Amino acid sequence: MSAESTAPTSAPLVGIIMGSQSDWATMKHAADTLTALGVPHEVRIVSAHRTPQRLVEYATTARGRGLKVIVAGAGGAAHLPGMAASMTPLPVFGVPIESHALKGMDSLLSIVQMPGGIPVGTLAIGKAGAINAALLAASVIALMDPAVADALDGWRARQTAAVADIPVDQPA
Ligand code: RP5
Repeated sequence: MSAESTAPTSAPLVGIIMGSQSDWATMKHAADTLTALGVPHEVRIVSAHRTPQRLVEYATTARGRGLKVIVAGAGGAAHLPGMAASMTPLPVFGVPIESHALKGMDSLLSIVQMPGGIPVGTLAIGKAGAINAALLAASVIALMDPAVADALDGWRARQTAAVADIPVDQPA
């Protein structure tokens, strides 16, 4: 199923961008999390170095199009979140993609080490970071949307209820 067909149909409030098709396996977890919470979102490939004009267009028009938060995933010399943040006043949450060569440490350090003045909220490397970026984005939306606040409360309650009291043996 495509990214578009899994997204809620109303005007997107969160923009999920990534530097490459190869990032989608990770960033899909952000999209799936927002879908589960009923947060309208859009998904785009926007590369800071392969499609720089697309990035400028995306970031400079994001607020005017009604987006409230941007989640940006990138790997390697991961300048996409920082560049996006430099061109929009919206909160930007960066997801370091787990790269092959350096296991995402390159991505993490590239995203987290923003000089003071242009913030990027940096999450964990990989799937956990993608999920948490979406949860943070939903938390921002929840400040002005009681339905999303309720959805977040429910999400946490289900997570808590799913934790067993006693561990069991599992197949290796
Ligand atoms: C970055 O380069 C992307 O975010 C991706 O994580 C990495 C590798 O891209 P591909 O060579 O797989 O397209 O721009």
